[in-house]
Formats: sequence, C-alpha cells, structure tokens
Amino acid sequence: MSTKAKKSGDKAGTAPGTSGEAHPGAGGETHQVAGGDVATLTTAQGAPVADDQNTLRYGPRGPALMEDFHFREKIFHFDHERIPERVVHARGYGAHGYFELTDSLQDVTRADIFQRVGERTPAFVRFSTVAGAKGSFDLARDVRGFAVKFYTQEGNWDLVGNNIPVFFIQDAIKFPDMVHAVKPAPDRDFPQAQSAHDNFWDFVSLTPESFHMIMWVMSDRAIPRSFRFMEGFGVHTFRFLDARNRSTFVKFHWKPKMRLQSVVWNEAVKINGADPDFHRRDLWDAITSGDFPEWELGVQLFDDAFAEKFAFDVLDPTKLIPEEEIPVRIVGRLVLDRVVDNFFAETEQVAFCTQNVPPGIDFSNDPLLQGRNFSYLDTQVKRLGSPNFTHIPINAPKCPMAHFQQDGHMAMRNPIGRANYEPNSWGAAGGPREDPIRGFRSFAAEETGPKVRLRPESFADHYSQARQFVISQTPIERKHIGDAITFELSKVERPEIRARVVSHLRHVDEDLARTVANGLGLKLPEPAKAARPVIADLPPSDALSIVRNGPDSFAGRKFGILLTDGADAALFDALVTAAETENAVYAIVAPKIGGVTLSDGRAVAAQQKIDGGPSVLFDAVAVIASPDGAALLAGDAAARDFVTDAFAHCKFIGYTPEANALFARAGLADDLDDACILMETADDVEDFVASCRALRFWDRESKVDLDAGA
Ligand code: HDE
Repeated sequence: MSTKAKKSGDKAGTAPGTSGEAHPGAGGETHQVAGGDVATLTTAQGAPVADDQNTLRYGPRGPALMEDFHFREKIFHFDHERIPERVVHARGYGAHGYFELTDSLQDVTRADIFQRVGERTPAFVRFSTVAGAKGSFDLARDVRGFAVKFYTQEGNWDLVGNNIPVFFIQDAIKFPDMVHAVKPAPDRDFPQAQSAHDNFWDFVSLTPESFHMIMWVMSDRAIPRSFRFMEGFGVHTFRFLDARNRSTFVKFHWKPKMRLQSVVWNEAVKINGADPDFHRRDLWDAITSGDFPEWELGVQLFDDAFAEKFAFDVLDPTKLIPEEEIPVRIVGRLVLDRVVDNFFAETEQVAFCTQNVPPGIDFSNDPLLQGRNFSYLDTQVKRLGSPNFTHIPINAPKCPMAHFQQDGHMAMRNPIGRANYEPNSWGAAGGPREDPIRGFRSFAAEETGPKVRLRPESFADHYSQARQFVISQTPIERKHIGDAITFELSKVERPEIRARVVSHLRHVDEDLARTVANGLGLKLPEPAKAARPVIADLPPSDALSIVRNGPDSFAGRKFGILLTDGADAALFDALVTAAETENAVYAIVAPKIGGVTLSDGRAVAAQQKIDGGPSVLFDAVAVIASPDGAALLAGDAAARDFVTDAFAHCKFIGYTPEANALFARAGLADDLDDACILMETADDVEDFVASCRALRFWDRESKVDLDAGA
C-alpha cells in the first residue's frame, strides 16, 4: 500500500518515533531490549521479580503479608498515577514536529527563530477542546486550543492560541466566571463538554462583549473536521522587538495547508458516539502514515499609527484585524512528523506558559494576556506538582541553560560546584553571568495614569465585528449559525435567558435574530441596550468563511467504501486508484469485519463492520454492491443509516446500480440528486472522486432540514 491512498490504520511510511525506541520527548525507559531479548521484570528499585501474578501470603488461602514490597510498591505507584487534569483544555492531543522559517523577520524582530531562512526549530503542538473533561468526546461544540511550544536557541517560546481569533471576555478577572458558567453546574455535574445549557447562556447574555466570539463558536469553526483542517490564532496583539528594541505590533496566524473543513452539527453528535476519539485518531493516522500535517505561520504586522486609526482597540481581545486591512505575511511552516512515544509523558505533562517568550518577542497591554501571564505558571505548579516542571524532558529547553535555581521536589538538574548565587567572585567557576546584549529586554513602554479598575471606552463596541463575521459567511454558513444558536437555546430552560440572547442578536443581524426567535417560537424581544452604536458598514471579509477557504482537492480526506460479497472488482479497483491519485485515504466497510470476496474472487479485508463504521466517519461514501449484497444491505438498519446519514449530511455518494435497492428501502429513491453519482464505468468513478473535491453538496440541505424554510 503506498503512502498515498491508504487504508486507514495502515502504518506505511512509519514516522520516526513510532518504532518503539525511546525519544528525548518522552524521556522514558524503553521496554524493549536490543537484539529482541525480553527484559527481566524488576521493581522500581531494580530488583528482579520472580512472580508478578500472586501476592505473598501465609499459605495459598491465607492473609497477605506486609513484607510484600513488590506488591506494595506496585499498588502504591498505581494509586498515584493521576495528576490533576487541566482546569480548562483538559482534553487534548499532542504531536512533535518542526518550524521552518521561509521568510526572515530580521527587519522587525531579533528573535533567533526568525533570523535564518531554512532553519528548523523543533516544536511540540497540543490541540484541545476547552470545556470538556480529559475523557470527553472530541466533537463537542467548542473552541479548539492550538498551543505550540517552539524549542528555540534562545529559550522556549510558547504560542498558546486557539482556532478562533477572538475571545469571550476582555479582562482576565472574568475568566473563572466564564469557565464556571460553561463547565458542568456544580450541583449536578452536568452537562459535560457542552455550552447548550442555562448557565452558559445566562453568563454570556449578561456579558455582551462575548457576542463576537459567540458568533464564531456557533459557526462550524467550533466543530472542525480535523485538527489538520483548522486555523490557529495567537489572538492577542504581541510585540516584536528588533536589535535596537524598537517595537512592531504583531498578531500570529496558523493557516492549514489542507485548508479549512468542518462537519455539520448532526454529524458531530453522531461522531461523538461512533468514535469519541475522532480527532486524535485522525492526527495519529495522518502522522503515522507519513501524511504530515502542515500549517503556514503568518504575521500581521502594524505600528502605532495603524493602532491609532483602527476602528477598534488593538488591545481588545474580542476584536480581530481583518486580513483585508493588514495582510497576513507568511513567514514559515510548521510540520508535525512524529507522534508521541508516551501520551502522559509528553501530551499530559507539557506545560505551556504564555509568558515563555524569547528575546525579540514581548507582550502588549492586552488585559487578557496580562492575566494569562500570571495564570499559566501557577497552573503548572498545581498540575505537575513542583517548580521543577521545566526538568521534565517535554518542557526542558533544547538550548544551553544555566541559572542558580536549585532544589525543590523532584529536582533532576542539580548545580555542580560551590557558587549558587551571584554576583560572586569565583571567576569562571562562579557560574553563569548576565548578558546585556543577548539577554531579554522588555519594551520600554511609557505608562501613565491613575490606578483604577476601569474598562477603557475603546473596548465598548461589542457588536460591530460580530455583525461583520456574520455577513462574511456564505448562506449555508449563516444558516448553520442560526441553527446552532436555536439548538443551544432550545436546551436553555429559562425563557428569559433565551429572550435576552435574542435581544443582543438584534444588534448583530436582524435576520439572524428573527430566524432564532422563529426557531424558538419566541416573540422578537426589544434590542438590548448597546453601549455604542453598531458600525453597520464594516465590509465582509472572505477570510472569515470556512467554505470560501476550502480545499480544491480531496487530499487528506477519507472515503468510506461500503462493499459486499460479489462487488464489482473493476469498479472497486478504479475507485482505489482514483483515491490514490487524489492523495486521499479510504476505509472498507463491510457486513463482516473479515471482509468480502469481490466479483473476480479476490478477498478484500474490511476495516469496519457496518455498525462500527457509520458514514459520519467519512468525508464521502461509495456503495459497491452485488445484487445479493444490496438486498442484504437493504434489510440492515445500520446500512440504511449509512446512506441516509451521508445524504442528510450533504455528502457526495458514489454507487453502483445495485445500490438502488438499498436507497429504495432507505427512503431515498426519489431524492437522489447531482451529488449522488452512479458509477458504471471507471470514468464515472473518476467523476465521482473529482466531485468530492467540493466536500459537501450544500444545496441538498434545504431538503433535509425543517429549519431550512424558517
Ligand atoms: Fe488559557 N488557560 N486562559 N486561553 N489556554 C489554560 O493552562 C487562562 C485563553 C489556552 O494544551 C490553563 O496549562 C486564563 C485565551 C490553551 O496545555 C490556564 C485566561 C486563549 C490552553 C489558562 C485564558 C487560551 C490553555 C489551564 C483568560 C487563546 C491549553 C491548563 C485571561 C489565545 C494549553 C494550563 C495546553 C490552558 C488560563 C484565556 C488558550 C488555567 C486565565 C484567550 C490553548 O492557565
């Protein structure tokens, strides 16, 4: 099987790091021994173990003995295996890779990572959802974390971003409230990993600054198809500092090479049941099969003069700067080419801190960023249990480091020699010294003003960019936003909260407000009191739409091929070849996991039995069935769901004529449309694969959704 169209789960082109050897990232011991010999089991103290099946006791039926140090140590260690999960972003998945500079930023920053074109810097990335617990499902409607640790030659730089360029709140002091509101209610501890409940909507409806972010979270951005197909954003305005400490403002962007793609809500709900690990499995499969996910790093650079004239405050994290106003300059690429050796050691223990910046990168006064700079260090000590968390391999810098910090729990790097302070007069033996030239210097900003607790007036416009986001969407994306808000509010028990939300929507977009009110069966409420008049003429921005930034090929996407015994071998081969040419992957779904026998007598193994491989796991589906096979499928509820779901989710469906029997029993016979492509020849198969590049046939949605006519 080539590294191109692969059956999912294949390990062709195994990436470095998957072969079982221990990597520096994991910092672990390998359980394999050179030469294939089996290692002797030992205690943690190294004593060889003779019997790991039975505790030590008096006689075969007698009481256990305290002196059984092997049992005691084993159970003790097991009892202490868990560390606190992250208070937010608990559910996440990480991978290793590198950042390669493609355009030098020497003109604006002295940061070492941005100097030499072609140079690669090791990186570790962790993607996450925000609200759910560590074991929650991947397709929650939620923001995705996009946190990158760059191991630069001048220290670790952590760019701890999200897949949405703005945030719910403007001031860090509101973060605990916001997170409490979205997390399960404290009395009942549900709902898990969802925002569709009273507490969340109560909070946001009383916090109008959240409405720009709400539009993003209610859009399909919050149900991405894959980590590989989503953007990332640093959100805040940062500063670049050049060699003379001159400042340029910067916002960071990640643009996926595979372009953008999301799923639809009904699909997300079903994916969560069919494969709660959908996103992590996707990342694992892509990397281990050699299809390395890649993003471009882009920067929006601007100066004080732009900040002055921009319609909003560049320190306000609920606002973005449209790409049409400040273009995104692409300066490098991030490639993820190695999965972790050990999830706990790497993904769970990685500690991102927004305050980890190398010389040449500095903070702005964004009040959210300032608060984060406090929070992240604090949270790592709580989670990892020691100020020595930087000694854990995944967190340790990969550049030389020398300081006088010492001792503490689990100190793994300990100073050698007599001097543990400075200044000292021990000369060269006295340890490291400051370097005023290479060292980190903050931007010498002039600050004045009274000590106050006051939100600046320049942060007071809460709706204009929310509106700009909505009017930048294609009609189908706008529909999905309306559907999502209606769905979420339909789960809110208190009608006054529903009405309060709609009162804000009236400032965002009257059509949207009407659609939601209609969908809820609610009388349109008066508009909420707005602190500032809405700027209604901000131009639409194409960069904000997913559909307008979709791919032009099916590369990296996945076909689900439903096969039966006796299926046409030539059509099957043609489909596999076309998928390979497209750089797509596929999985075979069959009535039995043992697979099928094709029309030419060849046996083909299946990756999924029909019940375990519903069509929600695929981007497009094909049904290649014999007459008998089709009759069998027609009588199977899971097979009928396979096609009705693919149809309802606007997917492209390729089928051989026999499959008509299945469509008929599934109630689709009269509905088949231009995106249901009959495959009788190899050319038809190619047409089907080419059509799939559009990803979805949105025109169909009006036929399958009651709300479409609302
Ligand atoms: Fe976080 N956030 N956050 N956050 N955040 C954490 O740090 C916090 C915010 C983000 O994969 C915590 O290590 C405060 C914005 C990501 O390990 C904690 C505020 C953005 C991750 C924390 C914010 C983020 C976190 C929890 C408001 C996008 C996961 C565990 C001032 C730009 C990193 C941890 C990973 C994690 C605090 C707001 C992104 C508690 C106080 C805005 C991607 O420190």
